Amino acid sequence: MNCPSRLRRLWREERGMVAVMVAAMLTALVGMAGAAVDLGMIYTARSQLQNAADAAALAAADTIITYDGTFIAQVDYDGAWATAQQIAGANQAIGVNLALLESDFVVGKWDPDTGTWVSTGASDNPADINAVQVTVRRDELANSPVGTFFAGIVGVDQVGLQATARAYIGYAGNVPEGAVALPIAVKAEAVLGDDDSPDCGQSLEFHSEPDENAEWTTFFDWPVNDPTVREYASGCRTSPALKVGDEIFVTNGNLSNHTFQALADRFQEEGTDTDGDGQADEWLVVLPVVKSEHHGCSHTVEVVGFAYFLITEVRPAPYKDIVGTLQCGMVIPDSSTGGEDFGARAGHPKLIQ
Ligand SMILES: [Ca+2]
Repeated sequence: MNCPSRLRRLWREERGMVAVMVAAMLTALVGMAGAAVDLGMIYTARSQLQNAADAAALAAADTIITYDGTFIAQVDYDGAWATAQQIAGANQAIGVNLALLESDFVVGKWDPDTGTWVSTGASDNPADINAVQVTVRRDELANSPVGTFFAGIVGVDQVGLQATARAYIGYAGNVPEGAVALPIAVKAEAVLGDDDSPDCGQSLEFHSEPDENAEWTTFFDWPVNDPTVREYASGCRTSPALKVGDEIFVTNGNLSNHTFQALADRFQEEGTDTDGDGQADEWLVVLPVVKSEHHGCSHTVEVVGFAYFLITEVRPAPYKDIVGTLQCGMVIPDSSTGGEDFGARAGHPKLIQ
């Protein structure tokens, strides 16, 4: 009876070893599963924090530059701070609504050409501000760190997380239908000074001489001819929505007396009579700014931005000219960030990181 008992003992020993191995493997498996659960939660928390930061920065940047009926840009720091708090607080990271620290709400200036950021603080001057940075946290500073499920076994009970977003409110990169009042495409070099920044307050003449500041446009309508220009000049046709990168038809041909009279009539109709003599003196218009190079023989030019002009004079034949002054520091309503700097600010921001 020796053999069976030895066998039994052997089997018992083997069973014991298997049990130890299974226990070790189970521990490793539970540990890995636990790590996967914790990592998944941290990943979720990070993306929820980033979404909250993005939303708060965008909403705050959308609020910080405001305007009234004159469209002149103004700063609403308090409104932007309140908006950032409200949006962050409406967002959660792992079930916790995100309170925002005022030190995590930073107003500044972003240079899209060099990618540099300068914190400018609560300035009243809209020229000092074109971006908002928001940081949201779940750490020791705010909203408490995220508690782990399993990592506590190895001494990590909680993890501090944060996310930062910047939103940039730049220059108008598009305009809605009807925003462009006249069929005039202004050449970029006509509105830029020596340092390539807009020559604000500069007076420009639009006429039909060979050396042009602008060309007549029919936007997307072909053929680009005097009767079509006249329809836009008189307001019978509404300008289309336009954006940077659009190719529009232009001509620098001499307009007919009839069409220039339509421009003069439109100015009289839409302009403001500031001195009460019955004649219009000022009309604020948004115009597309274009690259001067034509695309081959196609009679089109590329839109690179938008600008405000205060038209002060439209003279029919025999003069046939329009005088306007470049206006800066004004907001084009319902426009998005994306144009070059011709002094007209966008109504809406975009994220820059
Ligand atoms: Ca007048």
